[in-house]
Amino acid sequence: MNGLQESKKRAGLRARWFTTGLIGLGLALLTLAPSPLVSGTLAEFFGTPHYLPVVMLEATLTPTSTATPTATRTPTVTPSPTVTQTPVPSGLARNGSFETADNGTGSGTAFWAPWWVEIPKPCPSGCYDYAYKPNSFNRECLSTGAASIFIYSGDCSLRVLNNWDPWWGGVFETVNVASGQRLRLSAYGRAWTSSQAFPAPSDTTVSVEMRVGIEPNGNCNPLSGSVVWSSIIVPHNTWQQATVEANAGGGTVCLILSTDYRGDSRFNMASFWDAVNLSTVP
Ligand SMILES: [Ca+2]
Repeated sequence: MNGLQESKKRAGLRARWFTTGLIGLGLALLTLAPSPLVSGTLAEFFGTPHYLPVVMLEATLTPTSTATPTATRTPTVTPSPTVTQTPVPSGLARNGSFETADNGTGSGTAFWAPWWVEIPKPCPSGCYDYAYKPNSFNRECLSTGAASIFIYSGDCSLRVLNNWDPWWGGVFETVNVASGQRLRLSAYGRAWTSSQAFPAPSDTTVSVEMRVGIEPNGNCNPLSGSVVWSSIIVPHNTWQQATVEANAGGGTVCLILSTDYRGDSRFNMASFWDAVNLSTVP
């Protein structure tokens, strides 16, 4: 081997090591970025506004390859999609199944208004007992490709989501009722939080508290001491019902749905609500 060949060989080896190093660095970043270990650091550096809402598409659950049908087989009728399922009746609640859209309300769904609590960070880094505004309030619908596990009944559910920064909030609406009437409010909630992409399961080590409340006089301040709250549900990876009863004061009550994610940081911190029902109690 002469000097020229030797030099070319060395250059080739250097290029190969450089490429391998780049690939290795890329793989390390991909592995580390979504981990809880560095999520706090990312939250500190980037904060929420730099991340766009993540849509949990049903397509990500479905295997991409489909079996090739045999020539002799007649095409089978595809099973009815869950889109056609009937929403659970909402009783006296308005749009309790979140089937009606309205972008003018701020929640993406008719009659319901968004609310959230702003609590500043208590320390520069590494503590998560604070609350920022969630970066999205919207409906997730089967008809637009949402994953079916995130819709309890009908076509759509309500989703509130933030990235990295903990949040405490939800939606509320007012309902006209008879004065003094005994009322029962119920709703199904589901929590999904993970630093991985969907369909990763919800991280059950994350603190999340969901509950529903009735304010008997139509005062829609969720921090008011007059709100009668249900027990707290922690519905990681499942739909769970929260229920509360209260006596109406005047002719208007406020229905409040609340999710509290204070205490932790993950890339995805989402809560879903569906099948809200307000009924009278004899
Ligand atoms: Ca629904």
